[in-house]
Order: sequence, then structure tokens, then C-alpha cells
Amino acid sequence: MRFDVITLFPNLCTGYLEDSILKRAIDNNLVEVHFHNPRDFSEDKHKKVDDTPYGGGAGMILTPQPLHDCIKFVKTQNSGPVLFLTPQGPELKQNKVKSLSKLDSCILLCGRYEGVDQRIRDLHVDEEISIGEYVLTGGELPALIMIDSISRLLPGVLGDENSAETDSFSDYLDGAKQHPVYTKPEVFEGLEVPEVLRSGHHAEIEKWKHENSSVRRN
Ligand code: 4F9
Repeated sequence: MRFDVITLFPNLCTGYLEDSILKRAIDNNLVEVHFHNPRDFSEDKHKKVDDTPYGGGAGMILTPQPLHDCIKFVKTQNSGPVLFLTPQGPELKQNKVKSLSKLDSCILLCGRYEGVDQRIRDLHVDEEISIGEYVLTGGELPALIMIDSISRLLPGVLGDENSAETDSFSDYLDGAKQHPVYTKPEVFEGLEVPEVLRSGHHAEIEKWKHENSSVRRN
């Protein structure tokens, strides 16, 4: 799957893709990520990309020209939907991640400052997506969350093949409702791994996992 990320701060994003599972996915050509900086498209002599809001108010708004030209260019490379990361969109859920993972490509538009000129939304944005009801400094972390959550669902990205096999169940586990998990040693700081998990009774183990998966008591 191909992602094109439109951001004024590509350096905020690149490090996350340079290690671990996403690095391997990119090295194996399962995932492709391209960055585009609207500043590079600014026709202003000082490469300005923001200005004060009409009607007054706090903060700076991203001006339409650099974004418009940047998005038009990106659309020549990527025919997928433009997804705008904003706290005003509907909150991302695993079902949405799953449906987006069926796409060949998408364009992730990161906002900054107090927002982007509404005409960019009107002209270019297909969908708005929030990762939660809080304000960040920009849409870069949400864009990485999109790339991360979508990529791990693509065939071959996760090493273990039980990922596709246990799909309906993993939907359930993905909802942060996983049962507690343990590894070696059997006793750590006086705390024991539950007996049933060491018993080898598969039916009992499944029952325990089910009973302990709805609410996590931290
Ligand atoms: C985007 C917050 C998506 C939550 C973008 C400031 C954002 C955000 N979900 N906050 N810019």
C-alpha cells in the first residue's frame, strides 16, 4: 500500500518508519511512504505557508495556495482518497482501519497551527479522521498512527501467520480487550503466572482467556 503524507514537518515522521516492523514492511515493498512539504510549493517570496484568520481570532491558518499546489501534485502520483487528520473528524476505530487497509493507496493530510483554510477541505478532502478528542501540535502523530494501524493488517507485514488466521478474534483483541499475558519467569517479584496457563489444559486455558479478556484491571 502506498501512503503520501503532506506535512510541513516530515522529519517528525521519518524516524518512526526507520526501525522495526514498518521498516521491514517498507524494505519488503509491502508499504511505500512518500512525504511532501507544502512549503516547497509556496509561491511566497519567503516561502510563507500561513496567515492570520479572517474575522479575527487566535493563531495562524495554513494558506490555501501551497496546500492546493502540493495536493494537486500528490494527486498525480496517488489516486487514493485524501484523508485529513483533524480532531473534528469521526474517531478512528479498528473497523475503519480494516476497511482502509483494503485500499491500494491514500493521501494523509496533516494540519498544523489553528487549522487549514476551509477551501482546501472543500476542494480536496474526501474524509476527515480524528484519532481522539484532544488537541495535538499537528496531524503528524495521527498520520503515523494511520500508517501503523493500516500497515500491520497488510498481508506479510506481521511475521507470524496467525495474524490473518485469527482475524475475527483479533478484531476483538484489537479493541484493547486482550487478556493479560505472561512470559518467563514463572515467578517475578513474588508474582506468579496463573496456574491454569501452565497447566497444558487447552480448554481451560481458552476459558480463562475468554473470562479475562473483557475488562483489563490494571
Ligand atoms: C488530529 C488531533 C487528529 C486528533 C491535528 C492538532 C489531531 C490534531 N486527531 N490536533 N492538529
